[in-house]
Amino acid sequence: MPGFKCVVNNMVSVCKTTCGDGIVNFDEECDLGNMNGKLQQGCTSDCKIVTGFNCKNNVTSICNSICGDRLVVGVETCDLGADLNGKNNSGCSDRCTVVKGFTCNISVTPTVCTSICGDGIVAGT
Ligand SMILES: [Ca+2]
Repeated sequence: MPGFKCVVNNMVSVCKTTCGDGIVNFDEECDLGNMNGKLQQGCTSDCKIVTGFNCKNNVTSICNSICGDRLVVGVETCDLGADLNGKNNSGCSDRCTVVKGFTCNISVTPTVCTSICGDGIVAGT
């Protein structure tokens, strides 16, 4: 079967799933192949989903950051939570990108976004 590695030992065949082969098996939450464990990819080197990510598994995994969970991971540049993302003057869009005219501090959780004074764009307060 694809996704399994079998070793014959004393005439008995032992089959195990292989994390890192890019095929998601029943005991794996995700498998991105050689991208497992890489920063901001969403899947650990032992095939567990990284906090802040959601993985869709077909044969292999597609992992995306969850916009609205207040954790800034992956391609996100801000995340104020589902209740504030995309709202007027929040500074963060509903796709978790910083709105023009704002600057967001993502070193704190949740993100803090403020309008940039002096950029010629009237935004925020
Ligand atoms: Ca997020």
